[in-house]
Parts: sequence; C-alpha cells; structure tokens
Amino acid sequence: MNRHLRRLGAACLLATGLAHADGIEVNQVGFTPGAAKWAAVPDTAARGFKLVRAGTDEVVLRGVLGASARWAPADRVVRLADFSALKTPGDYELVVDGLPRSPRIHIAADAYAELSAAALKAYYFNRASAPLWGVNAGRWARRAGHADDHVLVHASAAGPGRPEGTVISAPKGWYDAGDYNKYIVNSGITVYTLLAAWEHYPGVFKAQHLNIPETGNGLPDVLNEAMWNLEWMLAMQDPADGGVYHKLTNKGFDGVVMPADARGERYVVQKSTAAALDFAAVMAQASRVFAAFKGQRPGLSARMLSASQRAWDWAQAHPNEVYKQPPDIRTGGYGDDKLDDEFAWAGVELWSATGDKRFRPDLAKLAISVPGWGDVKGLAWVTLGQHLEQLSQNDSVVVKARIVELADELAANWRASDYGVGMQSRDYVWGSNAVVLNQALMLIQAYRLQPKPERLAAAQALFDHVLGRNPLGQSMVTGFGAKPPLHPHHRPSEADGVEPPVPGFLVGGPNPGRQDQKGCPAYPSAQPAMAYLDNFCSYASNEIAINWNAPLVYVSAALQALTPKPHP
Ligand code: 9MR
Ligand code: 9MR
Repeated sequence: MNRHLRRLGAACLLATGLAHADGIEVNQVGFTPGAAKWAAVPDTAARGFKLVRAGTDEVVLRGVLGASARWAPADRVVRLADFSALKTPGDYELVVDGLPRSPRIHIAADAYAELSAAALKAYYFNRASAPLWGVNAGRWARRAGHADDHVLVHASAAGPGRPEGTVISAPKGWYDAGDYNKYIVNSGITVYTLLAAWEHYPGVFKAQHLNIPETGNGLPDVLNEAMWNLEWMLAMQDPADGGVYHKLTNKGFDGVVMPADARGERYVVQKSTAAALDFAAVMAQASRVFAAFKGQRPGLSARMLSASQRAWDWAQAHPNEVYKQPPDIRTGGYGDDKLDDEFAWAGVELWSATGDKRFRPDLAKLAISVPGWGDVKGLAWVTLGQHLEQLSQNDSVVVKARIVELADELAANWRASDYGVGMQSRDYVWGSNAVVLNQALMLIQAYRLQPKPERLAAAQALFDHVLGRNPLGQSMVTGFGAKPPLHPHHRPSEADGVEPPVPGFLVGGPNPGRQDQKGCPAYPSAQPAMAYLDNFCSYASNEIAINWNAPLVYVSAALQALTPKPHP
C-alpha cells in the first residue's frame, strides 16, 4: 500500500468508526505438530491458499478455502483455511492471492513451553511484599510493595477478639490485577486452577524452571508460586472463629504508581460465606497436593486441612453472609449472592481430601457450567473427574456424563461457528478471554476422560482465539505474538518507565459493556468480539487479572501435554 492509500484507509476507518481487519488471522505463538490448525481469511475471490516456508516462496502445502460465511459475534464475512496436514516443525506463512501474508506460523514440539512458563511467571511479577530482584525479574525488577504486616481490621470485620482497628499481619499474596488489592474469592479459582494444572500435567511442570527466588528448593516452581498466595490466604482466617475476610484492601484504588509508592492504609474487610468456602475448597485441595511433599514442608498439609475444615464449619454456621461493600470502601467487590455452587465445590474438595461423606454434595442435583470467579461448580466436576477412583461405579458414570454433556455443547458451538471458534456473542463479557480459556479447560476435561479428537480441536480453536485468530488480529498475551497488547491496565507496566509491559499476562479482552474510565477513547468497533482497546484507560477490556491468567497456564500446559504426536 502506498502512503496515499494508507491515509485514505485511515480516513475511511475514522469516518465509519469500523475497524477493517484485512489480514489473515492465525495463532501467532504456534502449534504443536499434531495439533488441528486453522487460519481465518477475510472474504476473498481466491479459491485456494498456500503455506510457504517463512520469508520464501517455497510452497510446502496447498489447500482450498472454506466457503464465505458471516460470523455473528464480529459481523464479518470470513473463510477458513485448514492446514492441519502441515506437521513438520518450522516457520511458515500462509499466502492467499491478493492479501498480505499471514503473521509467521511456528510449528514445534515445544510450541507452548515458553508461553506456559511466562504465564506462570506473571504471578511472580505480581507478588506483594517482596522486591523483584534483577536476577529474577530482569528489566522489570522493582522495589517491594505492600508489606501488609500492619493491616487494620475494618469496622465491617470487627468481632469480640478483634475489635475495629486491631492490627493484624497478612503479608505476601499476589496483587489481584492491575490494582494492588488482594481478594480471597478471586484467589480461590486462581489457585485451584494452578494446582489442578500441576495435578493433571506434572511432567510439564517438573520440566519448568521459572527462575524465581525459590527455584531449585526441591518443590516444583508451580507449587512455589502457589505457596506465595496460599501463605497470604492462611493469614486471612480469623484464628478465633475460622471465618475468612473477604479482602485485604485500600479504601480506594491507588493512583498510577509503582507498588513501593502506593502507601494507602490497608484493611481486612467483612468475613463472607463465599470467602470462607472458596478458602475451604482451595485449602483442602492444597492439603491433598502438599501431602506428597511432607519432607520439604513438614506439617503444611495437615495445617491446610484443618484450616479448611474450620472455614467450612464457619460457613455452615453463617450460610448467607453475602459480601456487602461498606460505604467507605471503593475497591473491587467480587460480590456473589448465589452460594450453592461454593458449598458444592468446597464440599467436593473436603470430601476428596478426607474421604468423609458428610461433605459430599448430592451429585444428581449439581449442575455443570464453564467456571468463573462467581460460578465455581464446574471446579467441583473437574476434581470429581480427576478422582474417579474415589467414586462408586454409579457415581463415576454420573461424573463422566455431566462433563461430557457440557463438552458436547461446547463442541457443537465450535462445529456450528463460521469462524471455527465456539464463543457466542453473549460470552464476550468483562474478562472474555478467560471465558474463552475456561471453555477450553472444560473441553479438555472431557477429552481426558474420553479422548475424542474433536474435543481437543475445539479447545485448540479457543486457544488460537486468544493468541491471534480473532477479528482484531491481536495476541491477547503481553510479550507473545506478532501483535501483543502494549498498554494493559496494569499499574506496574504503566508506571515502571520500561517500554514493554510485564510479559506473560492475558488481558481481559473484547467486552461491549465498555465500563471504562470516563474519557477513554472510543473502541474501534462495538461488535462483541471486537470491542477491545489496547489502552491503559480501558480496564473493562484491557486489564490483567490472576483469575484470567490461570486458565492460560492450564490450557497451554494441557495442549502441550495432550496433543498426540503425529506418526512419522
Ligand atoms: O484500577 C482499577 C481496576 O483494577 C478496576 O478493575 C477498575 C474498575 O473497578 O477500576 C480501576 O480503578 C479506576 C477507578 O475505578 C476510577 N479511577 C481511575 C482508576 C484507574 O486508573
Ligand atoms: O473480573 C471481574 C468482572 O467479572 C466484573 O464484571 C468486574 C466489575 O465488577 O470486576 C472484575 O474484577 C476486577 C476486580 O473487581 C478488581 N480488580 C480488577 C478485576 C479485573 O478487572
């Protein structure tokens, strides 16, 4: 395109307010050799496509484009190119006459090793209460923020043993997101997903060395990193009654400063039923996981199990303490008034850890769904599916059937999608990229029980969606792909004076809700799958968050471990 035409293009874009994604869209990080592989091609008169060795005209594969079809979530006409037949490791480009070449397509046996390690290291970068040293953090080294050893008990959390203003200590943990607060509810699903990844794919994580301060101490780094948050969570339980504070927070959000320069007073706020149950679930799961490391961590597993049971007992006695934001607190709510899923999840984890039937929910009455921070019943099914040996024959039939029922629905969405991605318009909500990956996570659960190839293919398609096969042609992970996010709503990335953002973070993604800061520029498109803005001001589409990164860790490890190796 000459400069004149390019300007004209820009003018059209301004005039119509529409983004013209005129490129070929493809996963920009790569594929394992045996993976299903697609690219999306803008509507074109061409019939065929070619794969060439990157930077050359050497053709390695030819194929025919799928029919033109309009994909509703973006209201765009596209054609699909299936190049799954290309299984030889290397770097390629997809070529269609009349269109610019695709971004580089990388095929390698270890295609996701680096991504999965970076997605986990992102948690290290979000640690509270510790300096990030140059040897571990490179150019993103920074001073410690938030010691959290002088935290005030807020009026909403006061009780006889700890009246308002009592000073407690609850250091460590991860900052939740682009803000510097720490929330138990969101920690629940996050730690669960990381520990599940470890339980399901130990081989991937044993091979991983994150270069964090604990690396080499005899624990795998995924557990070292999870411990950073688990230690904080343990300190959020009131020893007097077993109740768990909903969050540790400032009164309002900090300015755009580095952690060390954020000096607001810190509070623990209201004990809630959701916090107690999410805590109980994760501590029971962690006690199971750390039981295998009694040598390295004597007493830890038992301590976690007893903390879990005390939180469970508190929740039984306080079954409806819904979080209500006090008037002087303005940070994230994570409020949830539907608690049966939390009860079921905590019950399943405690039952799995102890074998005690009194914890077990009635499986016949427990529905299944794609998990999120406020809907955790899917996590109960993940644990049940992983521990079929603990179940009766009849119950294990129920568990398999329920997981397969959800996966079949997700696979059907994928089959029916003209873009080859099972997301529906309604799925593009605040944090949609995590909806994408949690859908993939649930498809993978069914694949683990019954390895039908279409389940893995549908999961791969969802994974591709956040790595570049989307109508924005955008990788949604900082530091990865040809066009990654550059301005995430992440205070350290914005305030550190380092050009690239901290790597390994999944941004929230397209969200037509547009609940952004006032004055944030218009999005390039209002279409659900395109309502995204790579700007710091757009926390509704471009923030990062611990619960969103966790399925990125899980799915990248799973696809790395599960994708069958092609026959030579
Ligand atoms: O940084 C905050 C982010 O973590 C939240 O998701 C978001 C919505 O609650 O709010 C952000 O903080 C903004 C605040 O709400 C209003 N003033 C500007 C803040 C961002 O710079
Ligand atoms: O992920 C949360 C999303 O589901 C909610 O719609 C949104 C508004 O309540 O809040 C999101 O969580 C934010 C939290 O409240 C504060 N830290 C940043 C989180 C991600 O934006």
